[in-house]
Amino acid sequence: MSSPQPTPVKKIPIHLQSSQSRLYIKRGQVVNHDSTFAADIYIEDGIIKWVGPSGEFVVPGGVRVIDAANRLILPGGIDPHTHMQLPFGGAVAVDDFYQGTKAAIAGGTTTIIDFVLPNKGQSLLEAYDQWRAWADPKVCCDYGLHVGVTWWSKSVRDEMRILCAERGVNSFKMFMAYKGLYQLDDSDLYDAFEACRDLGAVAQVHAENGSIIAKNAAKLLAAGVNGPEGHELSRSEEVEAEAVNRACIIAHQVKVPIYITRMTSKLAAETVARARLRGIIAYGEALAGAIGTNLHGIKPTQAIYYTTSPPIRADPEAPHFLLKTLASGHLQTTGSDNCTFNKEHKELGKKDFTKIPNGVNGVEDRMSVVWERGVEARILSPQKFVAITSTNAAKIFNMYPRKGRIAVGSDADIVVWNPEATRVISAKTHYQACDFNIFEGMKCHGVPEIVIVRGKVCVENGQVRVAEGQGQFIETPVYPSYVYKPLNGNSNGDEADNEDHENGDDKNGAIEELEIEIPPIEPITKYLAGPALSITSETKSTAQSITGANRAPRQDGQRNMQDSTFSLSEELDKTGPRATIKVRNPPGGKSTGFW
Ligand code: URQ
Ligand code: ZN
Repeated sequence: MSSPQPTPVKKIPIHLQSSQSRLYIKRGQVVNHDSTFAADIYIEDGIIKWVGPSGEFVVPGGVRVIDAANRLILPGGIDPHTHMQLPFGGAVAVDDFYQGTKAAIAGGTTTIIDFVLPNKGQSLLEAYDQWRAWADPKVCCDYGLHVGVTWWSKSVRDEMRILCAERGVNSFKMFMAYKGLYQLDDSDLYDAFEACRDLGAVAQVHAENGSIIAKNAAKLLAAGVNGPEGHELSRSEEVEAEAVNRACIIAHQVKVPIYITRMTSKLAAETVARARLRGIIAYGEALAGAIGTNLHGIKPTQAIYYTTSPPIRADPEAPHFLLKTLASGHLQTTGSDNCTFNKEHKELGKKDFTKIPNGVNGVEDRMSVVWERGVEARILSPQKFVAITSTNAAKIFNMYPRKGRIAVGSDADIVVWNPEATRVISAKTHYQACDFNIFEGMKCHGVPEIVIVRGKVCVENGQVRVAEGQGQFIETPVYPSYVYKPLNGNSNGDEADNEDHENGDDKNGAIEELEIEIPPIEPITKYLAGPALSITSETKSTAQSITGANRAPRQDGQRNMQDSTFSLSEELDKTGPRATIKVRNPPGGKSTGFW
């Protein structure tokens, strides 16, 4: 089958080329993932040409000088998970590639990686060309593309090879949820993972058990539980964690690096940590929305607007736990999964939660939210912040050090960050197209005062100045060493991280001994009783009849293992408030795999 010609490399039209091609940033404090140092930076034609002590570089005439005294100089954020203008759930995401990337830049993110999502049966190459046609004329920052494997056949395998060899793709996402739309069964997951390994690509999953979700949703709807509370009730933490575990096991059997996208729960994060501690080459992304907010106390009338999958949880401890696992190095990135719909679109599902288009905002606020919840709260060091909002994504998807680092030769994607300044997030002032913001009213320390996109100053003095189409498609080569070296039992060349780890630079984060509290796995009934969704009494009794929560234990006092609410954790509960395991990374740093 002859593949359509690759999309020609885009030339930047002269009117979009920056008139200011030379910049000098002085007196700032550079923060990379592995080091923090005072330095000046000289930029020419979009590339960092010099980094060094103030006063050493003679600034040529006609160069614009930016004084960054008392500011941090960060690598531009990289958001590895966005869905601009995605057609989904009977609507189209309202942030398109222009407004969505403009908003990204406003928040300090200078590279996004979006998803090509073919319909079942559709050619992956055809879908890829569609996404390029949507994105290339509109993007304001550089972007990469992951490709969804939403169905399986030999032709899909063939097209994956062409996407890697000729279209600059190095990662594929398989869905374990969205039964009938994108979901693959275990056998197809196995084959798709094998294809990724044979190509040197990263296998990603959307980890939820879509078959359980379909069953739960049908039962809840049949019982008259059709409001937004049904969304989370149909896909609780363990339904997410089960898929996380299954994906790690299949990846381990196939010997491919696995990347779990946008996790929202403690149990999912803990599952990845356990897999990594067993030597499975797994990487995890935490959802920015699950770090910045939770559904505890959200009024039911508002819950519909927070609908995303996996759900943002009602568990008030989830944000802290996700940050702890990011700080400890067991999760690596933060993604926004930005897939925004307006209230009117979300309300399509007012009477049937399965009809609510899934997705929330995050691309604009991810950096400030992670800074506020992580660094301001002393859970993350500034270096770890850089790692999880930029560098790790660059390494995993093979853009590093072109992206994700302040260094000579790197793209001049730079944020002048004011850690003391604060801003209040609101849909009234955000640059995103959506009319709702899940972080509404949140006050964040950490403001991107100047954002430079490949050498062009796009944010300054509170103004965002971008040109539609100024961004470029970033080809991502296969065999990223960061994930493929450990697969072959070598270190991933990330000694610096270990140094960072050893010399205590990362005081607030990485710890030699990762203490994982095994939180009780709350049965579905937890949410029936909790204030989070303020279930009405009839919903509660109905849902309890579904979940059997009020079923009395059997005469012999034993809980019925078949009882849908039976949960091992309830036994754990009886053995004390919290079971914890202390695990020590093997001597010489984290496990590098044992296959
Ligand atoms: O599942 C995804 O990643 C897409 C469809 C965005 N929506 C969502 O709720 N995560
Ligand atoms: Zn997504």
